[in-house]
Amino acid sequence: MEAEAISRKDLRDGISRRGFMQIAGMAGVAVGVAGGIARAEGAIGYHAMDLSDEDLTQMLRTILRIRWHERTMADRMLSDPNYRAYNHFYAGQEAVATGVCAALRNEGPFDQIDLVYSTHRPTGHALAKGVDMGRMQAEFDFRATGINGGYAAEMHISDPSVGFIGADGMIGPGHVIATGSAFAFRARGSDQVSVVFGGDGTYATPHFHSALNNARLLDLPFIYVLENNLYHQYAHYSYSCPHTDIADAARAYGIPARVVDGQDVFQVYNAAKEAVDRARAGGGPTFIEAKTYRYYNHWGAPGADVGQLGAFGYDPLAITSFRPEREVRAWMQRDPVDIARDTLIDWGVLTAEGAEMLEAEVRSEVDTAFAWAAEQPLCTPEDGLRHVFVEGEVIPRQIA
Ligand SMILES: Cc1ncc(C[n+]2csc(CCOP(=O)(O)OP(=O)(O)O)c2C)c(N)n1
Ligand SMILES: [Mg+2]
Repeated sequence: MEAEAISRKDLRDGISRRGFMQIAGMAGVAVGVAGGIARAEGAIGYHAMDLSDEDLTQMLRTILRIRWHERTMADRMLSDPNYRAYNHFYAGQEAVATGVCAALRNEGPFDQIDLVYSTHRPTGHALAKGVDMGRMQAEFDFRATGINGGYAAEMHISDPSVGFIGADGMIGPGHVIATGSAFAFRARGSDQVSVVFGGDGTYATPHFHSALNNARLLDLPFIYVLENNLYHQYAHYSYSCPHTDIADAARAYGIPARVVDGQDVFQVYNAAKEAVDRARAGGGPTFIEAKTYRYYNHWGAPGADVGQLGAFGYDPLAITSFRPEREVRAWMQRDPVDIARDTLIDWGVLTAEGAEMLEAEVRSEVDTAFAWAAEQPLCTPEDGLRHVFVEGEVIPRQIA
């Protein structure tokens, strides 16, 4: 795997973030010193170390918000037989959505913010882009005050106000629509960027290839983030893709492509920042392949227990048997929460106590969001027919 050069080990072997800044300042240079750090800076040109302590801490907060939202939901699904919502859990992959969205413009008028097109596994992308957790949970709980009125469930959530164009139950078509947005940005002279997330399973769709080809031919401000979690549903990606690094497929279309460690939010951020800056400057598309892993089953929480992170089990008749337990455990040892937290402590951005307080704050926010959602009114059958046909007066522009 051709991962980015920078890693926590590089940092430990080199010098701490603050030490680096001091040395760089004294020597009057920004990069070019200190072994591993200099290598990474030179290779990438941007670095999370340029961010404020507040912005760095915000990334850990986002990872924790995704993680605890999911663990709370998984526990509910496992412990309450009357609980009807379900989820394609994102746990294990949190650093990917977080690192990418941290490099995007997420606030402002709709014609200025960057857009994110998501997948059937959308909650991490949604939270990282800025979707309100309470209203998203209300949506999952079929509440009328949910983010889409309670009838979008998980795979159709969207919130244009933060540029989250939405989840997509179909594998592939979203890529083509995302390139359409990128084309619109270019045609209008906007510096907005269109980002699509896709899994390793999308390689085998025509939309993957069509989107990349057109993005290159038209030099669109388009970023493809491929989350390679090794499996599509219950099959290893080698069953449908001849490449070890799917990034090689993007390179074949002439698109700059990077393979990053998807468990390390700062590596993901580095690659995303570089891609966003290139796209805004008119430099065209970028492909990022994040090597990552999902801890739960393809969907739902079979093989999981209340209070336990991840799904396990070898039952040959159970759907959880598609991957070895030791593989799940090996990936969980490179957990994105631990990597982000330990890196920030190494860099002197956070203390261990500060990190604990942050996690406690997040858990309380998640509890509040679930409690609020549970009190909201359920949507009605009539609500299901809203937004199917145009409501109110039809103006010519709508039917032209
Ligand atoms: C066009 C289409 N074909 C099949 C499916 C059924 N399906 C749902 S998720 C999935 C696998 C997706 O795998 P991947 O892209 O690797 O994403 P992951 O689930 O690993 O996040 C499939 C085949 C679908 N939703 N859409
Ligand atoms: Mg996959």
